[in-house]
Amino acid sequence: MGMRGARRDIRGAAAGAVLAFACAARPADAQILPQPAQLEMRSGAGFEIGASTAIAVTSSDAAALRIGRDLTEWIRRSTGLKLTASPATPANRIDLSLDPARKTLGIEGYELTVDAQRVALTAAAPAGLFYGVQTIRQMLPPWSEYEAVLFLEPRKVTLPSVAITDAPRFAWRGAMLDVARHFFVPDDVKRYIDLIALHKMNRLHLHLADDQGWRIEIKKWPDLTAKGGRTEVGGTPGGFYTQQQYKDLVAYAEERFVTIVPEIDMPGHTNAALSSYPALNCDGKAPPPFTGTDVGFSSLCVDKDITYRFVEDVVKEIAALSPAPYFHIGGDEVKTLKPEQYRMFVERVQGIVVKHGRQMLGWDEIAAAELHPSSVVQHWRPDAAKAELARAPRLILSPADRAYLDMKYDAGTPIGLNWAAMIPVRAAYEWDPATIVPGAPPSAVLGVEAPVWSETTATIRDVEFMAFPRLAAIAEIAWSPQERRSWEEFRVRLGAQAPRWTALGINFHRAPDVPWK
Ligand code: TNX
Repeated sequence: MGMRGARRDIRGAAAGAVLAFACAARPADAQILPQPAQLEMRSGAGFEIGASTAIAVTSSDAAALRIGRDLTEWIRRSTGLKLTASPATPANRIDLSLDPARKTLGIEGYELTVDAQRVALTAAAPAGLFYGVQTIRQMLPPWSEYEAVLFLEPRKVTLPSVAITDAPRFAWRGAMLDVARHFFVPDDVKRYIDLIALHKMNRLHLHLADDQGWRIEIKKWPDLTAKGGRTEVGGTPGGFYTQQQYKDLVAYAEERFVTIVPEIDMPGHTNAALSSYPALNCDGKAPPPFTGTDVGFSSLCVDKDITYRFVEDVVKEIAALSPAPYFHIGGDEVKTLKPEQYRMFVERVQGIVVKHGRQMLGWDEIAAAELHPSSVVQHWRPDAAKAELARAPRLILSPADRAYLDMKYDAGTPIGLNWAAMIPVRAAYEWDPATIVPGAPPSAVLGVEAPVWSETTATIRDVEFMAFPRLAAIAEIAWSPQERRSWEEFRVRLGAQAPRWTALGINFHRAPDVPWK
C-alpha cells in the first residue's frame, strides 16, 4: 500500500506540474510551426474539449476517416477523453469536412476556425485535412505526443480562438536521408517520416546506394544486397530493405502524405555495385568493398551495354514498388569520366527513366546534359554555374551551405562535416528560395529539400541531433510565405517546440541561438 500510494502521489504531482504549464497562456500563434499563410487570433474564450465534446468527419473518404481517428487519439492522449464520433447537438463539436468545391484551398490547404462553440476544419482534399490536424495537434498540450501518460481523471484542454487559412508556398517540401553511408532500419525511417510529416513536409528522398552500401533488394541482381549491402562507413554491418519492406515504407509514408523518392546514385558513387558485379567494371574486375568516406573515385562502365541493362532492371524493379512518379539517378561527383561520357550516360539513363514512366531527378551536375522537360535538377553545390541551372526544366533547392543538415552547427558540434559551411540555425532559416538561382522562372522551382548525409551519423539519434531544430527551419521555408517569416519571431516559436519535441523523444540540439522553453 505504502509503495502504491507513493507512486500515485508522484505521478499526480508530475501531471499537475505539466498541467500548470499548459494552462499558462499558450497562444496558438506561438505554437504553430511552420507559420500558417494567414492566422488571426480572436478574442473570446476558445474551445474547451470536455467529456461531451463530439468529433465528426463529414466524408466517407477512407483517408479523411483515418485523419479523424488520429485526431481523436491525440485528443485522448491530451485529455484522457475518448470523444464520441457522432455529435448530438450543433454545439460543442469538432467538425472535419472534406469539400472538393473549396478549390481555392488547393490539394494541401485548409481552413480552421476555433471559437467557443465549435472547431471547424475544412479542406478540399485529404492532404489538407491532414495538415489542418497537424496544426490542431500543435495547439494541444505537448504531452499529447506521449503515449504513456496515465490520466487518473480526464483533463480539460482549451484550444485558443483562431481563424487560419493556410496552404503551402511550395509543392516540394523534402527531407533526404542517406541510408547508404550508414544504414537505418525501417522503424528508424518510419520515425523520421512521422517527424517530417508533423512539420508539413511531404517528400522523403532515400539515398539508397553509394560506394559504401547498396540498400534495396533487386531480384534480378541479388548480389547487390547479398554482397553490396553488407558494409557501411567504418566497417560496421550495413543492411538493406527487402522489396516488401520498401513497399511497407511507401505505404506508411503515404498515410502521412509523404512521397518516398528513391535514389540510386550513378554513374559515380557505385563502389558497392561494382564490388558485387565484376561485369559492371570496364576491366571486368571487382574492387574490394569500401568503408571510408572519400568521394568521386568510382564509376559504372559507361561504354558497356550491360551497364544500361543493369540500370534498366533497377529502374524497372524500383518503379514497380511504388506509384511515385520520381526516380533520382544521383549523377554527382564523378571524377573519372570525360564530360562527354558523363553527358551521354545521363541522357541514356534519362531515356530509361522516362520509358518507365518516371520523372528523372539528379544532382546539379546533370544540368550539363540535354534534359527532358519532366526532369528535375537538385541544386546542391554553392558554386554551381547558376546560369546553367537557370535553364533547367525544373529545380529543387538544397544549397549545401544552407540546407545540408549534416553540416556542423558550429565548431563545437561533435559530429557532422563542414566542407560547405557551418550552419547555425539562423543561417538555415534566413534565405529565400526565390533568390538562390537568379533568372530561374519561379514556376520552375518545385521547392526545397534538406539532406542528411550519414558519413558521421551512425544512429537515428545522431540524425535527429543534426536535423533538429534545422529541419523545422527548412520546413517553414518550404511552407510559409516569405513575407510571414522573420528570424526574431521564428526563434521564439521554435523554442516553444521544445516540450513537444521532448515528449516525442527527439534528440534535438539545444542550439544557443534559440530561446528554448
Ligand atoms: C557531397 S551532395 C555529396 C555526398 C556527400 C556530402 C556530404 C552530393 C550530391 N554529394 O556524396 O555525402 O557531400 O556533405
